[in-house]
Amino acid sequence: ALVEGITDFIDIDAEEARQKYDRPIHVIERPLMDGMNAVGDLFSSGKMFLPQVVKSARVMKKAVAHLVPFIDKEKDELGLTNKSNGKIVLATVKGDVHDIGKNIVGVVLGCNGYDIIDLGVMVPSDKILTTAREEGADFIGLSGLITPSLDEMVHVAKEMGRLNFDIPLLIGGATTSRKHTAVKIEENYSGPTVHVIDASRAVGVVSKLMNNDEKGSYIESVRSDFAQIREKRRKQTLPKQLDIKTARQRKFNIKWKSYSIPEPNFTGVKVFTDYPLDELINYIDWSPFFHAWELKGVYPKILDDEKYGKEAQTIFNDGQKLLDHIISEKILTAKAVIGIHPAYAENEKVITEGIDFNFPRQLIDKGIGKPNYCLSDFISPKNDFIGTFAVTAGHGLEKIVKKFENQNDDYNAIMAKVLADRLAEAFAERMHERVRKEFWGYAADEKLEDKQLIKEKYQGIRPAPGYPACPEHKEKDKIWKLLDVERNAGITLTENRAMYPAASVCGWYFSHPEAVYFSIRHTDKIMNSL
Ligand code: B12
Repeated sequence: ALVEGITDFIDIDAEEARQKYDRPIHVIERPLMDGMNAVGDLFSSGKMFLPQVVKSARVMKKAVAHLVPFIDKEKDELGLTNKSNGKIVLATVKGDVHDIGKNIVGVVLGCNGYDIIDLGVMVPSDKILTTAREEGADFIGLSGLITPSLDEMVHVAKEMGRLNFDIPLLIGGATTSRKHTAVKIEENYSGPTVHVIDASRAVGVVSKLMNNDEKGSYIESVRSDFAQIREKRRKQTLPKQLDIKTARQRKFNIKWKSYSIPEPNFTGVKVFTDYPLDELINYIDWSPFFHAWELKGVYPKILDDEKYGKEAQTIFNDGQKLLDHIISEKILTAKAVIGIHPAYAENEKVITEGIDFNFPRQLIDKGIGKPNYCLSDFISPKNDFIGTFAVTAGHGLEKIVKKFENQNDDYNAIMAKVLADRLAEAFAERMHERVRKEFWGYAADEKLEDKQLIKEKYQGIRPAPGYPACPEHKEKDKIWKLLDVERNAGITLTENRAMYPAASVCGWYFSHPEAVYFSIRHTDKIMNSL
């Protein structure tokens, strides 16, 4: 049942096993751990996928929950302690609210016999380090999704150095990278620092770090890899940069004189307090749903994939079932606020209703004739409009997640979060469509299928603060002011501008047909801030 992830008879089975073995702890140490080891081996050899592991972990947790009262009773009587492969303190760093990835890593390590102390999200450095000391942790694991979290990770590493820690520091999360860990984090901490790309590598990394025979050579190989990355970077010559004046001369030039700016059907702010969730289903982009479960591929093709197809179909069915439940029981409330505001552009600024959005310009020298884009290029120097939005599908999520966690059901807890994220993105897509067709109305006759919507085959763009065309998250503060997002949609910003609830998206609408997405490079950002 454990390897197959079946929970139907778990209490009866665990009780039967308890009566068969001398001590309740032996049920965990023998059949359950044997099962989890088999799961671990199958996972690391690519014969089993993440959703199956999380389901096996659910069986383990439920079985352990049945055994714990008996173990505690025995411990009280005999003064025994439990064995563990090692202890890890996990946390999403201060200012960040994302925890799907961290939770997955916690489940995978937990079912491989590691003790997990999960401090949750938005955890300040001192809490992480005090807990690690008090608990005698063997590792600290940090997670983060948005770029400001990278600075917070550097801060934790520095604090670990200052406070003479020597345990390994594990770094993970969507924005982290080997390169950033090598260049920014590792040199701030003399203990081992390892970047872990995904949950399937986490077990291999920690088991090497716990094994006295392997530890030394593993740490050495990571250190030398990081040193090489730094060396390569030092030798790298930066691409030629333009000064801001020259870059402006090469801006993307729209011929405003021959363009008639579409007059919006409404200007101002519109609030949606309880948007019908069933209207969003057709707007869901399902591919990232599978990526969150580490099944790589594109929906719907992935359902027939030779390697992932069977598992993809199973999680898709489970996801649909939970989504139906969420919608029919009104478990989540979708809220949004949008605005269309009179605006004009001046260099890199878009000026609207007492607020100046500051967008960075590309400064890399691409050669004459190739534009150095800035988002302000898509707004006319006079009498134009810009749109703003913030949407969330996360209200109510915490309650259902708690319910699943209390039932030791991490599989459905993670599933609920992944679905809320899908709904938030679908909501952003649906709102954008209504803006184009109704509220702004510049593409009133647009007729696109869902697939074309997902491929963004419409007029105009919807960039977001933090995305490549505008990496600066602080621009969100201005959207919050313009739309009174906190009051109108109940979304708050942390000190590092993560949105809470986590299943939220915000950004701008640009209507011009030639508006495109582009990337601001790290070096552009440095130059722009000079
Ligand atoms: C899905 C997604 C979302 C979802 C939410 C995701 C979530 N809840 O985690 C939604 C749609 C809500 C969203 C919103 C936003 N997003 Co987004 N999003 C993504 C996307 C496409 C995938 C991320 C993901 O869920 N991956 C799956 C999970 C399971 O993976 P993971 O978190 O990385 O975790 C794995 C590993 O990293 C590792 N790991 C994680 N933690 C730890 C910890 C330890 C100790 C270890 C060992 C390992 C480990 O193991 C995990 C499991 O394998 C990425 C792009 C990308 N391809 O990464 C952008 C991305 C992360 N988003 C980004 C941005 C900017 C945003 C927004 C700010 C945009 C906006 N203005 O609205 C908002 C922020 C939301 C908020 N609440 O503040 C940027 C972040 C970069 C930046 N500049 O900050 C990215 C990189 C896109 C991009 N290319 O610009 N996003």
